[in-house]
Amino acid sequence: MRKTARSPRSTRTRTAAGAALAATALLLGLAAAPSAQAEADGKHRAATLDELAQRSGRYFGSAVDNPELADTEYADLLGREFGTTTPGNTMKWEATEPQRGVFDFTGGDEVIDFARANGMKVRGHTLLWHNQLPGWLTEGTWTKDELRSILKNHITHVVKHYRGKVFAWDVANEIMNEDGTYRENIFYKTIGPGYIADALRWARAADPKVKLYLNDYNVDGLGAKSDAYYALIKQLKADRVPIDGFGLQGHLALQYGLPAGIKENLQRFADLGVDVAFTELDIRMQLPADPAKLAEQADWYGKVTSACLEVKRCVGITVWGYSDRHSWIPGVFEGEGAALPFDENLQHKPAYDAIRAALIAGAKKG
Ligand code: 9MR
Repeated sequence: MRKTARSPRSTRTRTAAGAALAATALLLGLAAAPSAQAEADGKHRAATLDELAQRSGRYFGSAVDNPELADTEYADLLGREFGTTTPGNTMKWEATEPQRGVFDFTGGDEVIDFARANGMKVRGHTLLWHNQLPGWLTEGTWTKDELRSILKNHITHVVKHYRGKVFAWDVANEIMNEDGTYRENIFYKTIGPGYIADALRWARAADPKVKLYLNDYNVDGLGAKSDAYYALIKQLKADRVPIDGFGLQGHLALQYGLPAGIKENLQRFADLGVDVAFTELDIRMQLPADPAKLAEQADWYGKVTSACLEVKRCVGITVWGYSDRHSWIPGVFEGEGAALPFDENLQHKPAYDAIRAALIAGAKKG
């Protein structure tokens, strides 16, 4: 995804720095042609993760939670390095429809505005999930017809509001259990499994162009849970239900090992005729981090990136926040963290270099 606009500040900084470098080189008589290798290295060094991903037609994105936008150093780097963003919280149901029929798009719009100012595209997350639902919805008692109409109304309003502003929607998030059975969320219990096809159809009716995804964790490799999604998407396709993509969240942890068969898994979904993407990638470890763990983490980031680049329909990678300064992990998994490619000081970790190397190698292969 090519950036069409950049914050004026970053453009000025780059141009001024470039001019200063060129002037210095001329003064020092360094204008002689650099070696092809040096030129290639220099070209790569200047490129951002998203620019490197674009060389093979992919995007590289990072989620953002709205309060992080006030951290200007963080927001500036987010806007420079990444081509897409996903709001971590503000497009979820509790944020967008806090009272029945009363919609609030303030938080999501803030992310859209930030993205637009920085030439980024936005993934919509999420229309339907068992978490972060408003109290009026979870505490109410609904008949099947009532809940269908509530769901339809929610999806229709939110998707219409963001029509043309998000390029993809996680329509249904985390709808399977680990053993591949349906998660018994409020929608399943009240409507039955047909709520998934309903949701996809309503989303399509509200925006004919946006890419519609199912999205989950622990589906990165081959296993019962990803098998269940494979069967579901196959059936949805056979029933001509609109489904465009499968999102692999990619919340990985060093202590559990790298899932087996990531590339094969991506490929089998691609072969069903849907796009695939890593939508929430992070690779946590037990703290404290040390050089060995950081090296293993880098290896995993490189392998996940390469797996995506080896599958034509793997359209991009999003990390769930990009720096250890802002991450959901320490608050949820006690004693774990250091999951992202930049550290708390926004410095590159070995993982950053491994992602770059994989993107560069993938682009060369074409
Ligand atoms: O990053 C989100 C965090 O700020 C919220 O507190 C949390 C609430 O459940 O949701 C986090 O994002 C989740 C995402 O929406 C779905 N997949 C798992 C993510 C991490 O929990």
